[in-house]
Amino acid sequence: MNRTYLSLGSNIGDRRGHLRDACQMIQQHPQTIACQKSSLYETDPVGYLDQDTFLNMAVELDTTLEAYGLLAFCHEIEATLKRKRVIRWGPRSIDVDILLFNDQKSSEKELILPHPRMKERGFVILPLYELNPLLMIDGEPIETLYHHLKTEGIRKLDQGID
Ligand code: PH2
Ligand code: MG
Ligand code: MG
Repeated sequence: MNRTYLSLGSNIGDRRGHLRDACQMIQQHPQTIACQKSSLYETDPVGYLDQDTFLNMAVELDTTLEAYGLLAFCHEIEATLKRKRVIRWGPRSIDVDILLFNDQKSSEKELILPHPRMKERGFVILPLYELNPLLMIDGEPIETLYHHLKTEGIRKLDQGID
């Protein structure tokens, strides 16, 4: 069994609906053993600024999929929800990123683990901290990252995906 953490984001169309559909696909996958969802966070865009605000969340997933099987499944979710890759870091109906996979490290181009930009991204760390405040990322406690991050432009929503 593998414990993995995913980051989900959407900033086109029915953002909550896209996240709900993605979570449903994750929960219904035959190799999913357990799945916990964070709250939803409305977040200002990072990287490419001229785009709408995102809804972001994180998922803790226990699965018998291996890392590359999970990566293929993340791409399948994106394809099902009609993601079009136009601008790097630009608008998307759904983005599903693998943040952590057990404590596996990888520097393969297709799958870098831990996710290379996760530590400096509030829209990743806040929902992740909510799921597991004791998490270690590359030997660093998430608690430390959480307390040093700028959290402006990130609003936790009262209503989740359901
Ligand atoms: N994803 C990006 C680039 N910028 N900004 C926010 N707020 N949320 C995202 O999910 C996001 C982003 C690339 O994947
Ligand atoms: Mg991403
Ligand atoms: Mg991605």
